[in-house]
Amino acid sequence: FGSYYCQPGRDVIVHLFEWKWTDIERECQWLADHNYCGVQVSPPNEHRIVTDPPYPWWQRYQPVSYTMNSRSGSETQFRNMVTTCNNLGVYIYVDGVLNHMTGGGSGTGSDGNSFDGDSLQYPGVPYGPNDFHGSDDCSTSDGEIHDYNNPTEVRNCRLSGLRDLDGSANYVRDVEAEFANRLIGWGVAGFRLDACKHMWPGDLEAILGRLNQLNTQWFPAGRNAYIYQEVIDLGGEAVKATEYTYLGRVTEFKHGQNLGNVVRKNNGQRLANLVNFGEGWGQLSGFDALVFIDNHDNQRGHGAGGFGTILTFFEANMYKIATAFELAWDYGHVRLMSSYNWPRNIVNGVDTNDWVGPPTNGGGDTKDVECFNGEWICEHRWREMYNMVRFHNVAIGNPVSNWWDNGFQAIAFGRGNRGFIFINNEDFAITQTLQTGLPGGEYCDVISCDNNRPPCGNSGGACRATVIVNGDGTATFDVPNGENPMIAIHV
Ligand code: LM2
Ligand code: CA
Repeated sequence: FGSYYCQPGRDVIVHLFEWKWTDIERECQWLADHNYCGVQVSPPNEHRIVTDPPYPWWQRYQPVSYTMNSRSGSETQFRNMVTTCNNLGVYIYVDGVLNHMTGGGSGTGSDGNSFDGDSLQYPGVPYGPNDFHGSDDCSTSDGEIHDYNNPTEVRNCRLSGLRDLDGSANYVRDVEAEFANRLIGWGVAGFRLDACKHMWPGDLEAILGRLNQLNTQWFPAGRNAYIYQEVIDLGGEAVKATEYTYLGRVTEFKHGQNLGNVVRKNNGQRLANLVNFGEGWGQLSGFDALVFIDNHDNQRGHGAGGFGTILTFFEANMYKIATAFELAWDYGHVRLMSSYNWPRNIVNGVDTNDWVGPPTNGGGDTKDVECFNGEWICEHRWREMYNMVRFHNVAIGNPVSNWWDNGFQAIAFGRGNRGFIFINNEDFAITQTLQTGLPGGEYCDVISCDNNRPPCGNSGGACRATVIVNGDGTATFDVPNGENPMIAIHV
């Protein structure tokens, strides 16, 4: 389940976090035009509606049933989105929450079904007490996970009070697979599986073994769904990411942590050290890894957070440097984050507004997306990002070549005869002649210009470099420091 299907020349997926289905359906044309492979969407099934705090984003990680009315929209809107996007060759990956249901307390979910987390009743599924882990298989006194050195506790006890499903039960496996198969039947291409550290690999295997193959209206016959499992493994815990790689890909949290530390120059780290980035840094095999600079959790201090490490749109210049490196380098399957803004307020290392949900008019309804209006950040629409997605696509299949560094914070490398990038994270400008490996000709810097061929247009007038590659493949780079201190060219 670790191989994914894209239209030729596309590879990158973008998480349109908390977007509504109608907005994603509209965005798919733009994503197709800019060569994105697919979209990760927020959990589409019925979730708890939390009012204290008011309508946090994390209410969607408390499932109430597997019916399809969520904060992002209705089942009809979801299906229309999948159809429209698939017809454009942009595929949909669903965030699947299979480890648990809600926390304690009772109420009515986003699709009108009742739930009672105290008595473990979820009639909309239906699930009852027998479908959950309990004191027979979780031995902590309060039923919570405390000891991350105890794998049984991590899998069978509750994560933050969330009612923990018993994935060893055939009924639970059948219900979850039926949910996934309903989505696959509508044309969904795969799943980001939430909280897999807290599920036994064997239980996941049993669920995945029940999955249908992808809908042949859009996919070649015999294709499995693409599965990437969320396992936070920064080392030092009992559960390892490598326990899950036989099933599909695994989120590689070390990737964003490492790149955050390097670009920030934490602990004397240097860009030059990236020469063997990836497996050489103790990360998973690139063929097993789903990689990202930040995700919806760690951009707000949840999950494997760390405000001094993880880069986000709040530090746009460093974020663009890290993302450009990630997209130019040859490692892992890249997922970009597309965020909404919120009033981040870090007090003693904690964001007091870490719960704030997507833009609304005050209630639990999400506003329509309007990129760059101060509410929706749309990182995937930043020129530096989508032009580096293009670089990435053009470079597929070509190993890193012609590495150069200055020993410190300046590096450059190519991808065969397809592309070349120079990143200058020093605090001075650099002029340097290098072998690029590219055919001779004039190229535009895609970091600052709209096009990769002269005339290097740019509506905002930011386009600053035409690079002349000589017949022997050499070129002289004048690379500024400060804002966008990079030059990237490709055929
Ligand atoms: C994940 N990956 O393993 C998600 O990426 C992450 O966003 C989810 O947590 C988590 N696992 C469970 O699906 C988020 C959020 C938590 C939040 C939960 C459930 O990071 O803070 O927990 O969703 O909504 C919240 C409260 C917590 C409370 C719990 C249960 O923050 O204090 O615990 O609900 O009521 C008593
Ligand atoms: Ca569990």
